Amino acid sequence: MNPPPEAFSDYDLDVLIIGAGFSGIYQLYKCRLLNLRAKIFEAGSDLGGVWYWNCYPGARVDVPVPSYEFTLREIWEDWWWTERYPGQEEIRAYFAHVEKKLDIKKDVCFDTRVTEACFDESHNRWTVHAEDGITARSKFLVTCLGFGSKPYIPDIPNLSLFRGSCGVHHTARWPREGVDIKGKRVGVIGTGASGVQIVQTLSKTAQKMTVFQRTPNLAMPMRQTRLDRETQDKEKHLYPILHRRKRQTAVGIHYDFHPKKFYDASPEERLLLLEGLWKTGGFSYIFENFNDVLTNRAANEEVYAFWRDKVRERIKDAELREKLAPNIPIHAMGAKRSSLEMDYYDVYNQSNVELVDVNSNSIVEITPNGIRTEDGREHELDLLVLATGFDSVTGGITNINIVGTDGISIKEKWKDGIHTYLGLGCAGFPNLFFVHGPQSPTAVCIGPTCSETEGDWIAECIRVMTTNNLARIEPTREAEIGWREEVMKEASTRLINTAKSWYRGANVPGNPFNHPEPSESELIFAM
Ligand code: N01
Repeated sequence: MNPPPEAFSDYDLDVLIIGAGFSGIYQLYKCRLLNLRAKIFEAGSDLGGVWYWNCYPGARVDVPVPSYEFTLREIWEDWWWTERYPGQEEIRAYFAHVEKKLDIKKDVCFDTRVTEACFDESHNRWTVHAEDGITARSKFLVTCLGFGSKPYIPDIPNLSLFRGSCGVHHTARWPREGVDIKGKRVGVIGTGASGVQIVQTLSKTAQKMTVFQRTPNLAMPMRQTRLDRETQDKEKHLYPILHRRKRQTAVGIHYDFHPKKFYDASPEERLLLLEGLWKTGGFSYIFENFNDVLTNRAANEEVYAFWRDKVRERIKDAELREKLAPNIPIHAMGAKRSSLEMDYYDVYNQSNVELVDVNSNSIVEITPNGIRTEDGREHELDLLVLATGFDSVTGGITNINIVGTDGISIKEKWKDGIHTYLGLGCAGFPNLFFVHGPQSPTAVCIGPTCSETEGDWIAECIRVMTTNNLARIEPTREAEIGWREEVMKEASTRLINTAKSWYRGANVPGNPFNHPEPSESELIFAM
C-alpha cells in the first residue's frame, strides 16, 4: 500500500526530490545515508519513472544489462534478468525488487504532480506545490524528471475528431489495462525508438498496420539473448569492476571507441571491424566504431553505407528499401538517437504493413475514421498511436513553474537559450539541482549511470553544505555563460548538427535551442 498523499502535506524537509525513477530513487538512497529528511513527489502511482509511464506494447530497454541497472550490491546480488535487453514488464518487476531491498515507497508521495516551486529568500527554502493542494518546504530541491517526462503531441489538424474504436494514445501514456488490437487497423505516427518498438510488436496481431514516417530510423540490430541464472552468477564477481568501468566511458556503458580513426585503418581492417560490430549488435556499431565516426563526415558516410546495405538486404520491395534505408543519408549516423530493432525491417515485408512517407505525402488532417493524406486518401484506422516523442530534457522542468530569486521562472530564463552550469543547476535558482538536466550528458549517457554519477555529486554537495552549515549555493552567471560556450563549441565539432533531433531540443517547434543552429547545408546532409 502506498502511503496516502495527506501524510506528506506541509512537510518541512532537507531535500525534496521530484520523480521516482532511477535517479529519484538513487537520490533518496543517498540522502538517507546522510540522515537527511528527504521525500519524493511522484506523478505516477508506482516506482519506475519512464518505465512506469511507457507501458506500450514492445517497450524494451536498448542498453544491455547488467549495465542498465543500479550498481548497489544489495540490489544486484539477488536479482537475475531473463533477457540481455529486458522488456518493460521485467523492468517493473526489477523496481518491485528494488522496493523490497530499499523500502523506498514509504518516502514517496505518489499520484502527486508538482506544479510550482518558489524560492523563499528570507528563509532560503523552496516552497513546493503539487496538484491536489499538497505542499512542502525544503532546503534543497532536486528534479529527477528524466529527459522524457513530457510527451510531445504535434499540432495535427483535427486530432480531437478521431473516433476509432481503440482511440488515440501517445506511447508514453498508454492505457495500463492495454488495448486489444486483434483484427484492428492501427496507424502509427513517428518512427523513433518508441515507433520502432510498437510497430514491430503490433504488426504481428493488427489486421492492418500503417506507419507514417517522416524520418527513417537508422536502427541497428539488437541481437537479443536469453540469460540464465547460472551464467549471471558466474559473472557477478565482475559486477563491481564493470560498474566502476561504466562511469569512466563516454556514454556510461562499457563501450570504448576504437583507438584508430577510420581512414587510418586499411579497407580490410574497416570491413572486419564493421562486420564484427554488426554481429555483436547493440550500440557497439556506433560507440565501439572508429573514434572519428561522429565527427568525420566521410567516415560517417561509409559507416552509413554499410548499415544501409545490411538493412536493404532484408527488405523485398525496392521502393520500401529506398524509404527505410535511403541510398543517400538524410543525416549523419548518430546525429539522431538510433534505436535497436529485432525484426523492424522484416515486418515491412508483411502484406498487412504499409509505410506512408509523410515527406512526399503529408498528413493533412485527422478525420473521425483515420488519417487523410495529401493524395486525398483516407487511411481508415481503429487505433491511432502517437509515437511522437517528448518535449525532451527541458520540457519536464519548464512544465513546473519554478521561480527563483529574480522572480522569474526557469521557462522565462531559458526562453532565448538554455543556461546552466554543468547541467546541474543555474544562476538565480539557489539550492536547486537537476539530474539529467540540459547541457549535461543526458542525451548520450545511459540513464542509470548518469543518475548515479550526478546523484553522487549532488549528495556530496548537500553533505558539504549541511556539515558546514551553509545556507545556499548556486552557480555564478559567468560560470553558466562559460559552460554554454563550452557546450556549443563541443557540439559544433560533431555531426550531431546535421539533424533536427531531440538531442538538441529541435524536435519541438519553438523550444529554446540548446546547440548551435545548423545551416541549411548542414541539415541537408548529403547535398
Ligand atoms: O521519440 P522520438 P521516441 N509528423 O522523438 C515523429 C528513448 N526511448 O519516443 O524524426 C510526423 O525519437 C518524428 O519524426 P522526425 C530514446 O532515447 C528509448 O521514439 O522528427 N512525424 C520521430 O520519428 C529515444 O530517442 C527506448 O522527422 C512526427 C518520432 O515522431 C527517446 O526516448 C524506447 C511528427 C518521434 O521520435 C525518444 O524516443 C523508446 C509529425 N508532426 C524511447 N512529429 C528504448 O528502447 C514528430 N514526428 C529504451
